Amino acid sequence: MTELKTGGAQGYLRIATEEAFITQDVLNAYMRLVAEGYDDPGFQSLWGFYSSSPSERGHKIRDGLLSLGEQRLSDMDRAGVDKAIIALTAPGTHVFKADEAKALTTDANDQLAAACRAHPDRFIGMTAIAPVDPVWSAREIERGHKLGFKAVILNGHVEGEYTDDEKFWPIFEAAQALDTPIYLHPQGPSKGLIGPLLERGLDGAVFGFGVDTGLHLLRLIVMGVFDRFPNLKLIVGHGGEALPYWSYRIDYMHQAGVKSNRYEFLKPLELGKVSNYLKRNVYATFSGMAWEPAIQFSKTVLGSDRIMYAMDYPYQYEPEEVAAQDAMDMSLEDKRAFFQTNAERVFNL
Ligand code: 1DF
Ligand code: MN
Repeated sequence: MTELKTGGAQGYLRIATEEAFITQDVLNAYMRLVAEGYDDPGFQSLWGFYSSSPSERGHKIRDGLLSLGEQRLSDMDRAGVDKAIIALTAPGTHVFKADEAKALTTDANDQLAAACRAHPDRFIGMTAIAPVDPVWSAREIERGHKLGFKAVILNGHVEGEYTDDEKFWPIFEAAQALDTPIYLHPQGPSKGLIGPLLERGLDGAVFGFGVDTGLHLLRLIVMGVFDRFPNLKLIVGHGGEALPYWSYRIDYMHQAGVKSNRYEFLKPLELGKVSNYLKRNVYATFSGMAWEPAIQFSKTVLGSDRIMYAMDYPYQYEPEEVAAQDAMDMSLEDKRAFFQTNAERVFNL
């Protein structure tokens, strides 16, 4: 493998767009929920493992998540990653009661802002929210914007509720007003969805994350969130959580359902097809999906201006994947868009 370097010698900078951190307080609070038997099998599966696993992976993930300094920077250097766009890891503070959720969120945002101030040319932050209180979260999005954050992290469902419920829409309203994108990131599938996935060890990043998150984004689209907020920018990882691949069939069957009034609550969308929203409001990153066929396919479906590089540090820290994406059969201009300029534009860097 040729040595990976930062600095852009290959013709572009590399901006990694889905990088995770945790505060010690959030990690401790996760451990308390695990011990208390908090009633969410997706959370128990994820943090029952990562908070205490003595495996090499367990240690690596905890150390990486907790680092907002030298370790993270040297890992970035070794992988040739110039800038990391960093967010509170999943499920964020979605699992806490309102008071604790807000206190932990405020502190996580303050700690991330301090790290970004200390390393302004390397770290970019996303605002964490406490979606159990959507109105408070809208205000925190404004505070995050003033702190210099460039996106909002929404870590999936909220104790089993999906954010197409109008009570969550103050979050979308605030993001649209500030022209700041929302990154819809996975967590364990909701209680209603997880059963047969968990039964075979398929609930996590292996598959269940994508099922829950692709579903979440589809719910937002079909319930008209992007008709109400036409300028809202929404980012999903993992190759668009499979939606680019599914979009032809989704378009056909969704429209057939709407035309025949199969579901009384499903109204026609202003843009007609679901895929029109993917091409107007949605951006896909390739965290955990560092695979040229998937990237090339999504480029064809969404366009070269809607796909972005991500590492998913520390969960998938694989420098060879950077080299593999450098070597894709793609023009330098398109690679520059993928690694650098799309992120600069979408995140307003
Ligand atoms: C995992 C993967 C965990 C991703 C994550 O956050 C995460 C994992 C808790 O491997 O268990 O963000 N990911 O995005 O692929
Ligand atoms: Mn991730």
